[in-house]
Amino acid sequence: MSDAPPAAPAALRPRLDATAYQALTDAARRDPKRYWRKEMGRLDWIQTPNEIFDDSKGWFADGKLNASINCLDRHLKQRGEQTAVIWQAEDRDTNLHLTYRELHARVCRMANVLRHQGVKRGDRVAIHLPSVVEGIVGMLACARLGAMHVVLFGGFSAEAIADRLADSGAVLAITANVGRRGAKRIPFKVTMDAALALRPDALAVRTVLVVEVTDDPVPMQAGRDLLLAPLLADASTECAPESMNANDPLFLLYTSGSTGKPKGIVHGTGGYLLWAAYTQEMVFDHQNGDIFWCTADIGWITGHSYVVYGPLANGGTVLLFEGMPSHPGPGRWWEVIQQHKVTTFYTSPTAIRALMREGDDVPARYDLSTLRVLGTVGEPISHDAWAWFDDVIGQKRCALVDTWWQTETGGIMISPIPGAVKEKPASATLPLPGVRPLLLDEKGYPIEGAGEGILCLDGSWPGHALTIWQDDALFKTTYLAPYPGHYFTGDGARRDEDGYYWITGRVDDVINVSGHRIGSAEIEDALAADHAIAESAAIGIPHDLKGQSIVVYLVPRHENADGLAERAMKIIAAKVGRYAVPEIIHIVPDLPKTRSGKNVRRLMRKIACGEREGFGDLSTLADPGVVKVLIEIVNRGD
Ligand code: 6R9
Repeated sequence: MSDAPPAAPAALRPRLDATAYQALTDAARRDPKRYWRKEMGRLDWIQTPNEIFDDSKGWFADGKLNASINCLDRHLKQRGEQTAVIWQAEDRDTNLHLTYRELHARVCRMANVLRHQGVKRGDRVAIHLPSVVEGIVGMLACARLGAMHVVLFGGFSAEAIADRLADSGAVLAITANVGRRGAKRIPFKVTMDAALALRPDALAVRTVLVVEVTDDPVPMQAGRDLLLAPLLADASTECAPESMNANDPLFLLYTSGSTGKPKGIVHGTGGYLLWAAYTQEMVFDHQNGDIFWCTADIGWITGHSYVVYGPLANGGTVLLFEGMPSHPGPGRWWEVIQQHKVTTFYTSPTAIRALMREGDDVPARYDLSTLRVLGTVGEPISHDAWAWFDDVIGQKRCALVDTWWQTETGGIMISPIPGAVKEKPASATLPLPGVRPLLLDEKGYPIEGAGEGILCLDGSWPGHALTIWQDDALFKTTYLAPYPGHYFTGDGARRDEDGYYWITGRVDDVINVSGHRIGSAEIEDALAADHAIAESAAIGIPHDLKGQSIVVYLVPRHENADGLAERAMKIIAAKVGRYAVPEIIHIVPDLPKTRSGKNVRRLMRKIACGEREGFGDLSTLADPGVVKVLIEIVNRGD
């Protein structure tokens, strides 16, 4: 132990001020091609693009690059010995510091293993892993070979995994024997086996590579399953990267929309990587020596852009934590920040609300003075959670960035920029330079000045998703058709007199539970397959901790509905995943419908929230009497 006095708390040294922000915003608006021609210099190109943007060809169409070169090789000369990834294990005493040189070697080994297993440019590789280094390594190894990674969220059920394996046509899967969640063990491999057994004919997976996270035994199928560690040990630490076109897909990532079918959002290589790097530097005031901790799972777009691609493209140091916020005690995250001297901490409002409940004395026990920038993402943050994060964690000296964006945008779109855009508590504030949001009224007319409406985006930006995997028509109908000429986000927002944006939540049938997007239709489709269920409707209602929780109205096919609610819960857990299991199921004789047979979700939401009047004109309903029946049932708590 040294007797040196504690270092002074980290101070903000932002690169941009308000004038510079305005100048960049103006420049990007005046001449976007010129602006992005300059910005594309953030990346190392194998062939520098001449074409910057074209409506039909997209971004940087004639450019060539490899994402793994940008995240690894190009840093070796300057920062080969700098830590790229700090991995903190579930148990306190185990952690790993990988330098850029070591990470590069691991990625090459993994890429060689994949290549040896027959993975080629353009193939899809599924990754279903807990928060272990092999996740990052696997993603970058795919990028090196020009294969697309398809990272599957840890909470997916076997059926959900099977659907995504079938849709993506993945030829290989990387999984783990188990994942550790506190004292619990999550059987990743067993779930993968179950997924593969569900549709043996429809799936293209030939090989399953298994990471042994613990000594727990793991069932292996001869001829298909291989332990990864011995293969890596034998593989070479050099692997020539593929030269990819800027618009060759880098990855697919499944997300939920208002249709039941999972959507494989496809991101390209050049535009996406530039967007991840640009936004990570700007929003998080990225500087040499930063320790950047984004708590998102890599199975989420936030993990792709801000655990892997953004910070590593910028030559940063990222922290990956295997464990949970509250294990073994409620201060575990704060302990990790203290232990690894985290400077930049990016998490979700759900996590903040849960940690806030533990009381202010928990974080007070830890030294959080290294923190400089705090960020949130995934759902609207309430004023009290924002104030607590700012005050108790940031000790009022950190920048706090509420970042709005989506899987489809590739990276952050609306957010404060430390030093340049003044924060307002609980507002995502202003668009980044190069982003042009607009609000439309219900008829699709733009709202000028202050007002509330549907959030759309004008023009393109480099991080714009390329398409939906094998369903370009759905991509167009979902995002481009609703308001021709604009990109439709699915969110509502308010703009105040200073032009600041306040996101109000989804305006489509997507429910946001603890930052997880769940389509109403995903739940309804899962239930529709059951012979005892005539019909159902899933809606989201406000929830103190999770942001929203799910309520399902269920119409039984037969009079005797005993045990039906429990069965419905099981069906949802099996077909979608435990994270999508509703808080409440109401068994009802009928659903409120318009005369044309559309479910009136607005009414169901109001009733589930306990509202008993103010339902507006009910005369458009096929059977207005159903409202009274629903209210009685909800009141009784059935
Ligand atoms: C990055 C990510 C996107 C949806 C988005 C919106 C909600 C995200 C938000 C926010 C309010 C924020 N959302 N950030 N709502 N304030 N700062 O979350 O991607 O999983 O695709 O979800 O999340 O509703 O449309 P994704």
